[in-house]
Amino acid sequence: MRVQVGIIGAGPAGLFLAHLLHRDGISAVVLESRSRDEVEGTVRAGVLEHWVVELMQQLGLGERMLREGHVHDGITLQWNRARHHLDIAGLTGGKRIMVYPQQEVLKDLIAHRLAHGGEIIFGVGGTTIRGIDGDRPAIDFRRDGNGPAETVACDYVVGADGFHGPGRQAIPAARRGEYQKVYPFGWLGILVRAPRSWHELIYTHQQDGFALLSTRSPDVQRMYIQCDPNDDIADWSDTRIWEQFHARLGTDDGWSLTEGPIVQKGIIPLRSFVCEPMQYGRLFIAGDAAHIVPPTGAKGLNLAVADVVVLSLALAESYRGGRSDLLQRYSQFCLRRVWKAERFSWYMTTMLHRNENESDFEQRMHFADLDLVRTSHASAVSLAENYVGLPFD
Ligand code: RFL
Ligand code: PHB
Repeated sequence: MRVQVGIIGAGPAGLFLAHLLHRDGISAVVLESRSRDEVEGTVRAGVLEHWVVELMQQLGLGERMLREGHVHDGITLQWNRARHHLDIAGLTGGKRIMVYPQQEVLKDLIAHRLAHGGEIIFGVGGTTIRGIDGDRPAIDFRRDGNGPAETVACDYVVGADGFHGPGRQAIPAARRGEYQKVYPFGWLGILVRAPRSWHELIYTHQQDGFALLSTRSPDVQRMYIQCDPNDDIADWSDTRIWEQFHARLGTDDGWSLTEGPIVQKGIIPLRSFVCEPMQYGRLFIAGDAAHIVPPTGAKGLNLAVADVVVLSLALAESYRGGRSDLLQRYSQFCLRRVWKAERFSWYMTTMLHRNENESDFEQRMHFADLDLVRTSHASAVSLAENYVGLPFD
């Protein structure tokens, strides 16, 4: 098989890239190790930055999102049992976020690409990248995990294969730098069959730690609490989970949280990670393959899309006029945005979580930070601008 761009991974990075390249008349194939059902069934992100919403529409993918997604003008921050509304639209000249689950975005991207003749091969095994040092790169793979060996010959390989994929590892260790922070807490996430308890997302920092109230649909809510990343989910009974949500989301104004059956629960660790550079020879890495943010800033998916927007522009320019300097600057250009998203995600995470390793002084600093957002216009604007999505520079 011969295409211009071979993409590994059918997550947000790989699928948005396939759409953007198709728009520019560049041929591509997407190789994905999981089945279509698994990809479409994995519950992850929920928040789209304003420009991602516009991009979905430009790509002709906005119809269901506009019908079923929920536009939010702001978020609620809560500490000391009191709530503070952050008017994101008012603070950013009218920009809003969209709550539309990642797996719904993926369903739309997959259905649309397949309906228009795009090739996405699910369930591949043995993905191996080679030849990125020279000018004839290729990806070897096996259909259905163990079928006969096949090869995608291409001009460029894109590793959009998430944190554990082979993309980043194909950059020689001596040529990459890795920057990492592992947090001493994780998130316990649940999906609940219940109506909404509040009209916008609530991020709280209470005595027992962080909690986040988010949503998926009018009948299904997504909620998280800070926990020990080494906890066994079996030790978190539904009763214990609800006790913690009530303790952390409770206020003194008579509001009450609506409970419902918990239909899914799981624990994820929190980490920050950046790989520099994001390119080696004819290999480009994008999204979680290159960087991880803790989910407190809702940046991971959005950052993955930002990478491939930059990459598609650089590829299109290179194919159009042979101008390759944009491709050479891909990494440098992306990393400027990446580090700002890392900073914001780290800021939100440290400000909103209880960290037993910190001194009382440091813990007080986080409440001062929160109160600064409440009382300082500049601080509120900064949080809002970052949350809704920074402009591309
Ligand atoms: P993905 O989504 O991990 O996709 C990579 C794909 O590559 C495949 N793959 C391979 N395919 C072929 N051969 C191989 N050898 C392969 N190895 C791997 C994998 O099967 C997979 O399908 O990476 P991508 O595209 O970079 O997208 C990143 C986002 O998925 C991620 O950053 C977000 O989900 C993070 N995130 C959030 N981001 C937001 O922007 N807003 C949010 O509100 C938000 N909330 C979250 C989140 C992540 C969470 N978790 C579970 C970590 C909430 C949570 C709880
Ligand atoms: C989600 O709805 O899953 C979600 C929302 C906001 C975040 C993280 C996750 O910051």
